[in-house]
Amino acid sequence: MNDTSVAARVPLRQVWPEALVARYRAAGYWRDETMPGFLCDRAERFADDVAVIGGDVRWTYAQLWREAGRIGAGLLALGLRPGDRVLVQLGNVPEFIAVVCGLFRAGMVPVYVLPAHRITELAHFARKAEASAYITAGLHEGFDHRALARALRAEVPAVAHVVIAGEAEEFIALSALAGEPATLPADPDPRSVAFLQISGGSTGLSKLIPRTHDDYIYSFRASNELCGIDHDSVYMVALPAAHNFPMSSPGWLGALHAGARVVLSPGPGPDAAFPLIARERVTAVGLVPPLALLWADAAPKSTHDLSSLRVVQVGGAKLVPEAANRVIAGLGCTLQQVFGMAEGLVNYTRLDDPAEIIVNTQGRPISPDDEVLVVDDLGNSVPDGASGYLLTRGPYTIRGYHNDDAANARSFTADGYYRTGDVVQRLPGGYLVVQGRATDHINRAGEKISAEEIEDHLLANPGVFDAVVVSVPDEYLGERSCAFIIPRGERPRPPALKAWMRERGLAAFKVPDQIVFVDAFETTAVGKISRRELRAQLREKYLSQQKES
Ligand code: AMP
Ligand code: DBH
Repeated sequence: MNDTSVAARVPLRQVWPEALVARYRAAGYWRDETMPGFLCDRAERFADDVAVIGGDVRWTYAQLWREAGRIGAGLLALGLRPGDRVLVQLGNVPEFIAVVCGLFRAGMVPVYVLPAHRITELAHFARKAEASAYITAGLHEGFDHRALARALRAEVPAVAHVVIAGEAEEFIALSALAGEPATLPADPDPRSVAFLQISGGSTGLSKLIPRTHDDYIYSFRASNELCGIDHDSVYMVALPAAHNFPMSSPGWLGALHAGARVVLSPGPGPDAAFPLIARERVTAVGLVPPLALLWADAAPKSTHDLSSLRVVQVGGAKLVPEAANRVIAGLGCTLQQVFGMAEGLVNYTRLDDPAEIIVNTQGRPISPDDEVLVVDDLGNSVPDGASGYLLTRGPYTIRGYHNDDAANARSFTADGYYRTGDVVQRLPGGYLVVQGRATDHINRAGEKISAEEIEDHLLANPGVFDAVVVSVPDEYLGERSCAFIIPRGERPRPPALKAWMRERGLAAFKVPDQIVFVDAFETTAVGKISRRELRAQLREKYLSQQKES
């Protein structure tokens, strides 16, 4: 990578108005802390305390710091430079945390890819982020990521380096990285972008979310306080560690900031998690609603001692009150509802809130300086208790996506509010109840899927004349995706169509769960209705037919 190509990249920026910067600093939210800065401090203060537990690994804070230094210096030795963007795709393994911390130490910018993502998503992230490297597993859950790396190199040759945690084949092994710690750069500017998180993609393709050291550290440091995470806590990562929720609310980064222990569960189900909870005396964990229900059903029958669990956080999708009661009864510990987004704003029920609030609301914002607006179609504020669109800005909510003018024009108001796309009700005291959404996406057990993105793929199939994708309620997933398809000629077989979708190199969770063939979509008298109306109409019709049968 030469200097010209570096200069040509779209700069990473996240800028708040200067008056607000002064305010956030004066209020003590932004403290000039950086990721490598706090990790270095903890490595000194908690050197011999256990930081990360996963598989056969138990790293102390000092060991994690050294491992991160080896990886960071090794990447510099390959020719990567501070500021380079690096795709990271690893499961819940200690190497994931070491790689992310190593990139922080080298001043490089991780781009968090989920283990489920495939070539279509990966190539999109590589192009949008202008990534120069890809760090991934050899085999992960039976899938060969080296094959994915080859496909990526063929599609986006600018991704010059591939590093594999495991059997590397023609690539570079993570374990072989080596370099001089003295080559690692000085601490970055706390206001600079530390990494790119990904949005669930409520409309169209996933977008890249630039988060700064200052803003992100504030969000997990303040989360620690609201979630009771301190030096004695043991925090379990049960959801994919690259997700914003288990990373920062307060997540494994919050846990590391507190000097606590992070336990990585290889899978989200009770089978993988319960023995680890018992062995490591886990005190807190974050789950999505369907998992929380699964855990709540399994816990009373389990032979594992789960008595160390103090807080179970549930978020990512709506937890309805009946489900909240089941979670409390089944797990016998404090439930904390979490309504957050990778773009910023996170709401929590407080640990000492009355049961009525914990069961019926999705919490209230972290910060006194989180500005929340609930507005109608015309943008006018609605009274407390009425439903409206949620807009927000504040000390840890982004002002813009990376490298995406069209999305920015859509998703942010002129005065810097992020349009969350959620429809909420605000109660006195600032508690929010999520009512629904303004955009057409499917929230499938916490994974957001854009209807538009899936329709675009389906339309590329020669057997599909037209396709409309909607969310329908699902007993296990909360919501599942249902594709209404007008065939072109002979009907394709649903299993073949699903297999064809997977072969397009899409994350498996995006393949429609259900396919319904129809002869035509209804149109209005004028003969034309919007995709939005069409989706709403098909969904309604489907739901009323379900009720009748
Ligand atoms: P993303 O922007 O991809 O990080 O996804 C964030 C979105 O997930 C939010 O805007 C909500 O639509 C949804 N979400 C997260 N937590 C909750 C929750 N507790 N209840 C309902 N929806 C949620
Ligand atoms: O769904 C989310 O994106 C989410 C949920 C809870 C999130 O980003 C978070 C907490 O930080």
